[in-house]
Amino acid sequence: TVLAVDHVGIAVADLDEAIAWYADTFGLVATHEETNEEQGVREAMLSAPGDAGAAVQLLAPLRPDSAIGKFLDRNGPGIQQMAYRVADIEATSAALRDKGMRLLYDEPRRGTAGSRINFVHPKDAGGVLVELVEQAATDTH
Ligand code: CMX
Repeated sequence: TVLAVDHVGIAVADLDEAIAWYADTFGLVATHEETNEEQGVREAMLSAPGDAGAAVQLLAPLRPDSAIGKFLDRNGPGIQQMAYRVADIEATSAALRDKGMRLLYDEPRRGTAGSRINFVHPKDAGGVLVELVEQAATDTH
C-alpha cells in the first residue's frame, strides 16, 4: 500500500540553473542534493520552507544515454515521474506484479538518500512512470 505521495520528478537540463529558477520563482528550497551514478542523474529535492509534504525532485542527466537524457531528447524538460512512498517495496512490487504490471527491476535499486526504489512501466500505469520508494530507516524525506 502507498503511504504518501513522496515526490514528483521533473527532468531538467541543468540542475543548478533549475534550483535557482525554482527558488526565485516559487521560493522552494533545496533540502538535499546528490549524484546517483547508477541512475545517471544529478538530483535535488525541493520543498516549500517548513513543509514536510510531497517534494519536487529535479533530475538532470549525467549522460545523454541515461533515462533522463533520453526523456529530455524526446520531450524536453517536464514531469518525468510520480513517486509513491511505500512501507515494504518487495511486498508492493509483488502485489503490482500480481496485477499484471511490469516492474522495471527484478530487485529494488538504490534511490535518493539510501532509499530503495523500483518503477512501474508507464504503459502499465496510465501513461505515468510510477516510482515506488521505501525510505531508509532514519530518513524523513
Ligand atoms: N513518462 C511517461 N511515459 C514515458 C516515460 C515517462 N517518463 N518514458 C517513456 N515513456 C513512454 C514513451 O513515450 C514511449 O511511448 P510510445 O511507445 O507511445 O512512444 C514508451 O514509454 C517507451 O517505452 P520503452 O521503449 O519501454 O522505454 P524507454 O526507452 O522510453 O524508457 C523507461 C522508458 C521508463 C523504461 C526508462 O525511462 C526507465 O527505465 N526509467 C526508470 C529509471 C529512471 O527513470 N531513472 C531516472 C530517475 C532516477 C530517480 O528517480 O532516482
